[in-house]
Amino acid sequence: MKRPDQIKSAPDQEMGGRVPPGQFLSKKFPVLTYGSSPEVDLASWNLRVYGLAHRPLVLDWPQIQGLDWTVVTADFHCVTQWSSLDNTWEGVPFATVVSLAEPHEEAKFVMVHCYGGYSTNLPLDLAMAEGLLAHKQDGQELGKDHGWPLRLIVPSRYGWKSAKWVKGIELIAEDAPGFWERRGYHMSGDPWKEERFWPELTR
Ligand SMILES: Nc1nc2c(c(=O)[nH]1)N[C@H]1C(S)=C(S)[C@@H](COP(=O)(O)O)O[C@H]1N2
Ligand SMILES: [Mo]
Repeated sequence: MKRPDQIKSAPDQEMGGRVPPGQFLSKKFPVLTYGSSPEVDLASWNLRVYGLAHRPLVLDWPQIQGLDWTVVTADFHCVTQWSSLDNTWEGVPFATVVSLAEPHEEAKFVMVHCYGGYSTNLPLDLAMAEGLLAHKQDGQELGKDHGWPLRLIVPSRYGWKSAKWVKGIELIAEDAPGFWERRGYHMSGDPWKEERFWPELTR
């Protein structure tokens, strides 16, 4: 017999186990930004893929529009404990853009750089498998505070890995910490393992 304090939280049961441990369901999609939203102008906007690449490249907005777009439905989990289910994102797969740059064999991680100075790190294979560079959420263009014109979505990691206002993808050999990862957040950030903070802070 389970004691009451061992029974899983109600939202988790209702949602068929889609809310990771320590998270709460949110109907809203709050803005979560460190600092203020950068001003981005589509005419001068570009996305650069560089580092360990055979064909480093710079794409402007018309070139992004010319690639094959796709729609992804995914749940979103912020480390501040809100989870938002069934968001629909539309944009260009991360793999489409990064493949064009022909990553070197030694490229195993990426550092994603943003307008405004934010950054975050990811394993290259994970970003290639599930990353989406999204321009729309639930059929609408992203709001300015949600990363317009292009943000990354990485459904299997906490929200801080879903970098807004992406401007650069740097292919690197060794893992390195981004903005929050240097300030105490976990290098991997898997919500199902509750990889919130540096292991040495939670021991
Ligand atoms: N450039 C940038 N991207 C960012 C952040 C940020 O501060 N700057 N915050 C991250 C965090 S902590 C979360 S939870 C999500 C929130 O996305 P939203 O503001 O669209 O809800 O964006 C992530 N991407
Ligand atoms: Mo977050």
